[in-house]
Amino acid sequence: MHVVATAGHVDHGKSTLVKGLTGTDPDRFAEEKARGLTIDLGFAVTTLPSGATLSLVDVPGHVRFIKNMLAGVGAVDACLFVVAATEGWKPQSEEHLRILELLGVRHGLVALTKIGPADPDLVELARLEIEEQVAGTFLDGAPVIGVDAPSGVGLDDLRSAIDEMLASTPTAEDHGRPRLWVDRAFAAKGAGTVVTGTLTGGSLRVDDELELHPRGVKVRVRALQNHYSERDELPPGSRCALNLVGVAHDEVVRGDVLVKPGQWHLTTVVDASPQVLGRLDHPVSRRGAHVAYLGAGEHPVRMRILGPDALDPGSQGSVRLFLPEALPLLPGDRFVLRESGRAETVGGGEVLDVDPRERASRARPDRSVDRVVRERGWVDADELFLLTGTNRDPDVGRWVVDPGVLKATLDRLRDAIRTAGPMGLDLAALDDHEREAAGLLDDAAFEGGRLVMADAADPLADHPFLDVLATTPFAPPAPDGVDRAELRELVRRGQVVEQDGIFFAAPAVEAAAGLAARLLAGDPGGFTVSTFREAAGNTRKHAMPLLALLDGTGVTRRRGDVRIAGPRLPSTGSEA
Ligand SMILES: Nc1nc2c(ncn2[C@@H]2O[C@H](COP(=O)(O)OP(=O)(O)OP(=O)(O)O)[C@@H](O)[C@H]2O)c(=O)[nH]1
Ligand SMILES: [Mg+2]
Repeated sequence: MHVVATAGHVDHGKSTLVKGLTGTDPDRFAEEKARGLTIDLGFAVTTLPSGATLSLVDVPGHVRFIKNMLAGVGAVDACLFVVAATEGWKPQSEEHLRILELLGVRHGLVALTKIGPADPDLVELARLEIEEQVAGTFLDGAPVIGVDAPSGVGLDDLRSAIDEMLASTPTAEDHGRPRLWVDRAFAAKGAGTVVTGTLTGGSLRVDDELELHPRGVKVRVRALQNHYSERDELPPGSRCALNLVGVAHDEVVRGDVLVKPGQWHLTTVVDASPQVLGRLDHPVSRRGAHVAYLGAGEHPVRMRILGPDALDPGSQGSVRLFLPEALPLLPGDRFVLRESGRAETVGGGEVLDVDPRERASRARPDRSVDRVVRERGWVDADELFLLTGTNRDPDVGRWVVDPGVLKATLDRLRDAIRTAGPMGLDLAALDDHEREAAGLLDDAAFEGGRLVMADAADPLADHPFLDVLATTPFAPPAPDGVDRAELRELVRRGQVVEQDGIFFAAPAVEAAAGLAARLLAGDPGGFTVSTFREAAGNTRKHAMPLLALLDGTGVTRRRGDVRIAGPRLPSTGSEA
């Protein structure tokens, strides 16, 4: 399945050819039929001799309707370029060819129409002219098929030639990221809102939840059609008609775009690389009312030239475009730039960066993913995919990191660990990036929320405070002079237990449990605080927190004035 657009000067026979090939008159409007002039896009489908399906988008040739032409050719695979033998190469032959070039169309062939009324010399002249005009473009060397559509002459040859061309034309790629630029929106009787467009990037299914931009409205696909036939699913490269739930038909306009939520970066600023048309008779500067054609839409843009003040005809440069509304764009998207004051196409090209970080005075955009990473230092791998369309394995955690930045971070971490001394570096003091990067240091290790050099001895193994506590276990001295971080770490490791501001050694609490067990063995009815205090040889100040610890761990239970056995009371034999 391929989508092919017509192109060519007004009245050269595009619509007649589409009707000849498909049986469908692409001119849908009464005014078009009455005037014999295409105003808006037309659509038709046929089966080629090979059995392949050909979707045709018929565009208007009149210069006044160039924006409709631009809306139709954005997502097509190839072009059926029409030149009338009676007239030869004309201004919109030229402009359409330039536009197709700028949009990156790479496949096509030429139909030399009206060979019936033209005498053979004229036909031959037109052929030569075409060959000359398309030299160096994607149509260079393409077949030129003479036809006379009303009488059917040449149509079979043309069908075969289209078949042959499409055999070597790639279909739209499937990246699992569908995007549909709306080229028509209307209300269908009994169905509600219907939009049409050429689908690229991925498939769409009935019941898909989509977002309509730039409004940001959530919609659902109620039904899908391809040339009036109902489908459950349509692959990229299809002409699509979608019946949408969630938006009124008059809230959707040509140029709007449907995507799946979360798959795209929405942007109002892009850096891009336009090629300026060689036949332009003036340089392109930031002055002038510029309009960018992106997808099926036209967007008035503010433009800043990156580098020089102006771009000469025939040159390629970089610009920053400021769009009035946010669109889901990706590097590689094509655009055409026109100047609305002069009503002329000035150039066009490729979007390079959908989220420029450098100031315009310094920006040197290109398609490099490394540049995008370098400008950010750290970038979430998922975000990088949205920004570039490229999947990169994260270097650290979920981050893709510029190599220079990663090295600097690791060096900084090593310095900080060394400076922190034997206690190591508190992880809480690090930012997300540093914490993740720390995992890459093979000469450092995590020790309970702290980062220490791997070869450093454990400074807490024989901590002097533990010795002090051991001398009077039930009446421990206050931890005066003990480093707070070290004390916290001793508590975290369970070597020291804190209760009501008193710090006990862990063995002291265990011994207290044994003491309670012995007291209860003597009198199962319970013991009082003063009995415990006497047995422990301490004062209320230390006895109360110790008992609170025993109650808290289920060794004892409080009943009135006495402690009785709790579920965790050790047996008296075991602690000896
Ligand atoms: N004899 C002859 N007449 C043709 C041929 N193709 C088109 N015509 C006539 O030329 C006129 C214009 O044809 P269209 O098909 O409307 O031209 P078009 O390129 O679609 O014009 P726009 O869409 O307005 O740009 C019509 O009167 C056609 O009947 C052809 O191959 N031979
Ligand atoms: Mg037409």
